[in-house]
Amino acid sequence: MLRRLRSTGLLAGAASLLLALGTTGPADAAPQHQRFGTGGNLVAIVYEHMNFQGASLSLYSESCVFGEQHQNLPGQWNDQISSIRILGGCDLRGYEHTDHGGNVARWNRSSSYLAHWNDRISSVGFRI
Ligand SMILES: [Ca+2]
Repeated sequence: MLRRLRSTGLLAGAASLLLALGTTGPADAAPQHQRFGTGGNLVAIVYEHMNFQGASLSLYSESCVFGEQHQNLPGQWNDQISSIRILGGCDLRGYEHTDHGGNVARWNRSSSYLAHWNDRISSVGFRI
């Protein structure tokens, strides 16, 4: 009987641990803010969710043209961008695939929701 109670307690403990993990997982963690690219010119900030919410990635560049090594978004940002803040006077070009492949769209001002382009951008470039 005592042994049975103990294992029931263990199961209950495991269940509450799972519940705790479920409510404090990555989805509910504080949004992450990352930096991408070299140079001191902050040209845009892209966001995981619409209305500039969720995790964000600040895109830096020497000028309005991203270098070759910086064109593909970090892996966890592939097909994630839902809103964009344009800063610093560059247009942002978003490409459907890596290495500037597929369809391309251009933003010259901030957008709180990318509509047709929601969760589709895989690589980026900048132009004046
Ligand atoms: Ca998204």
